[in-house]
Amino acid sequence: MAQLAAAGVRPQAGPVIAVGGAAIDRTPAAVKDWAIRHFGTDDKLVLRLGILAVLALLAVALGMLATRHRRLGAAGVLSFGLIGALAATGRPDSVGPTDALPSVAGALAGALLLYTLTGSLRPAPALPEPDTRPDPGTESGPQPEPDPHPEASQGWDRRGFVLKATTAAAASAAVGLAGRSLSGVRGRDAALSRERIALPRPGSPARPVPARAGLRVDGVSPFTTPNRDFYRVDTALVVPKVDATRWRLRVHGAGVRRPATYSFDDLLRRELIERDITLTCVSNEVGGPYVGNARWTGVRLADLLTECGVRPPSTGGPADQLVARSVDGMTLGTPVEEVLDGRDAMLALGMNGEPLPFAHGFPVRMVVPGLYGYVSACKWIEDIELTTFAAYDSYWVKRGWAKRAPIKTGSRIDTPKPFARPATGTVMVAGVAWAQHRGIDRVEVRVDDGPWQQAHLAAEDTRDTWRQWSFPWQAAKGGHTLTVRATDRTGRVQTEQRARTIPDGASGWHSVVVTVE
Ligand SMILES: Nc1nc2c(c(=O)[nH]1)N[C@H]1C(S)=C(S)[C@@H](COP(=O)(O)O)O[C@H]1N2
Ligand SMILES: [Mo]
Repeated sequence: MAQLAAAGVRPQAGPVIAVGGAAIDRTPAAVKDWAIRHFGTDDKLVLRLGILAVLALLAVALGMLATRHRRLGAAGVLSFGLIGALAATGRPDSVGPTDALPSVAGALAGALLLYTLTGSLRPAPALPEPDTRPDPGTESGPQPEPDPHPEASQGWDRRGFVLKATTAAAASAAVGLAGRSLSGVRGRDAALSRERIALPRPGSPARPVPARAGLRVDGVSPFTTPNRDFYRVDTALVVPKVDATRWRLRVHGAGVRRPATYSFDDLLRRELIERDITLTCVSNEVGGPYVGNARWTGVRLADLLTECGVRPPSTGGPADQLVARSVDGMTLGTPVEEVLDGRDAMLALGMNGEPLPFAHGFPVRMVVPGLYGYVSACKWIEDIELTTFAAYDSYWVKRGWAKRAPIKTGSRIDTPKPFARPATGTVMVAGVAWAQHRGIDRVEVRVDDGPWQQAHLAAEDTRDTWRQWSFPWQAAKGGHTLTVRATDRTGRVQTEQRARTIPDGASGWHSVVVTVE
């Protein structure tokens, strides 16, 4: 029932999603980090399964309680509804009290059902014959142990109970499935709006990726990450499905002399730029997978802000923080100075030649070269507010992450894989290195405790993209440790200092242990 009601109200208001979202909001930074490390992009699936498992256990407990205390059992189900309703209305994306409806509907149906079902376990109204009562211990079936009315036990309508319970289970599955397919229908307008988009040719196209930006080495990450392989990190248990025709972006706040609201078509009418930019997540461990490179199409964020009258703090603008808010209530705070300093900060509408995939922020997201995703790359964006870092902490900052987070220089060995067993002879060691907006100048590889040796660098696309590198290693028999480090174009060597991802990104050299046979 809750699922069905959620389809009518909002999929995000369903109790499992709402409680899951509330749990994510309250997850301490360290636990979030742990979840990402252990479950990766499956973290949300694990959370959902966990919630369902807890629900199932508590349902069993309530069912057992209800056989003895019928009202208490029903009240227990209602209190679940209350938790769901509180979670749904308290989420940052809540649209108001209607968000409580799915939980309330589900709880009422559940309580009524439990009350009715346990009613079937009660004595039949007819007075039992005390002497024909079989020994309660020989009674088979779901016997309510310590029955408060033992003299009436044989009066319970087992057939009726099983029939009702089976019917209820079947009906509940059917209603749940109906709810699911209805939620799907709601996303149809959004899908249709996406299919209808034909991205115009960008007025400022990216130059073609240099042919030599991609090395022909097996196992190295492709220079451009295909959309389906692009990492995904967000707090959305249900991917928001926004209808582009109804989408609006509001720009307002401190120092915005001409506040404005833009539609998707407004953005399409502007000059589009196309840029290759490598995104990195602050939760990426040394050697981790949360980095990807795509060709983004969008409008220059700096132009749009300037039109609204925004000035950078360096020329006296009152706001040093741009807070981007998404349709699901996420907030990300970006330094205004960086957005206006000439880099290709954009409101992206396209990713690798197609409209943004839903999971990557359709219809519009922010992309800012050089800054970790959580301080720049707002997906499903709908609001930009100019304010100060002193006045407002965004979602992850409230949870202990740094207010400002430029991407640290990083490098990764893609091949050979850890614990690989290559044969002696030439082994190609290869991977990627990034230092967005500074650019990669040099990559070196070290074998065991040997000297640092220069790796071959693939051609640079832009200083906002990663670079592939390779190193032909003359591998001798035995166990070896391969280590990589990069140097950015400011001349700074990637630090060996190990740091955790919290609060502003992991650091340290990536190494891989292999056994040459
Ligand atoms: N609305 C919203 N935008 C978001 C996030 C989020 O949770 N919600 N996560 C951010 C983080 S932490 C990163 S690293 C990037 C990841 O973008 P991707 O999933 O397209 O790779 O999106 C950012 N934008
Ligand atoms: Mo991130």
